Amino acid sequence: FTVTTFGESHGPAIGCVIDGCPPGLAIEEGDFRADLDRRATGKSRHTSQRREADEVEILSGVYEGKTTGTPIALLIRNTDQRSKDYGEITQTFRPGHADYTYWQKYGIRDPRGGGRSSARETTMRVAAAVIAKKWLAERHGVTVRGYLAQLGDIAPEGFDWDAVEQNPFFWPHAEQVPALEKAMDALRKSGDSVGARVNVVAENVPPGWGEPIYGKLDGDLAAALMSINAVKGVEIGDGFGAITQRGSQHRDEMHLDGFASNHAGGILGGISTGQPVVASMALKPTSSILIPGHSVNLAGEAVDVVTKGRHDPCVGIRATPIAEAMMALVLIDHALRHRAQCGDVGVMQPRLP
Ligand code: EPS
Repeated sequence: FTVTTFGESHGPAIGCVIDGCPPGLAIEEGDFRADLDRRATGKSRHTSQRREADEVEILSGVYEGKTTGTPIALLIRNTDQRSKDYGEITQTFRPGHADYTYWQKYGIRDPRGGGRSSARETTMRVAAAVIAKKWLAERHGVTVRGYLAQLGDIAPEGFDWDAVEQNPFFWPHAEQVPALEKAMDALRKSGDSVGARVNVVAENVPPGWGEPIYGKLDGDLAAALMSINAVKGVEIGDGFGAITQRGSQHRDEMHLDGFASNHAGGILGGISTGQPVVASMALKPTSSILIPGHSVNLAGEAVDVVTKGRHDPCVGIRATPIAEAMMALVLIDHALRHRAQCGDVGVMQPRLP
């Protein structure tokens, strides 16, 4: 199951091609609405105010409402670009931005907004993962859910999955939402940005998905999450917390009725254990901020850069559906690879020694 995307944030459209999707899965354009809305800009005052319709057109790979097994092409037309916002930055490099490295690599400046490096590209990952999530749920009962686990220095003081979809932050503790609103309002007014942590959990993943050496499930998951814009760190299970643990504490002891804990995050030796697969990622604070920053321009001069336009004071707020998407895309790929090599041996039958 492979996905590639195309398009730029200020080009005519963005899209993706999905190859290797099993045939016979029911898919219609309405299936994409919920997750695309969860990720979209302009849904609260705490995110970018760009208003995109994000209407998916299915161009191929689906016939009479079912996947055919041939490549699926999805297209979303951009409807609310404002390239004029970027007029001033065609000659300069925004500090912390990919426009510097794209220029060093390709020698070409795309002045139309963030272009390929814009988080707009993640729309298509979420769209592709709608198909992956649906197959995983129908075939294996797998659910993939995420939440915002830290906003700057604010951490959840309680946890309830039901709270997560009831507020614009994907925050798991309803009582803290007014404090988050206040913190974000103050941050936005200051013109600055803040980082975040997003956690993502897949449940009902059967044991056996993943490859032992090349293509470890945790390796692929780390690469997939790290490929999301602004992600600077990924943890699986206890992650960096393992540094200070003892073996007696970290190892997940086994009893006849299952594992006693899940420090491993559901993966041992690159292969799923049948426990929830748990990952966490750190997102940097948005580089596009109103506070002037020192940089250089194409003429080799020192300049101060202020990034205007419609930006997110915390990109992490919209990252929860994107993290879920990348987890789902990795899981469906490994589910299909496992089935190809081992058939359905072990699937849905967690077998402990
Ligand atoms: C983004 C910059 C802003 C955001 C954009 C991500 O867009 P623009 O290119 O108009 O400045 O609105 O997010 C989206 C449009 C989206 O759909 O996620 C960036 O630089 O990453």
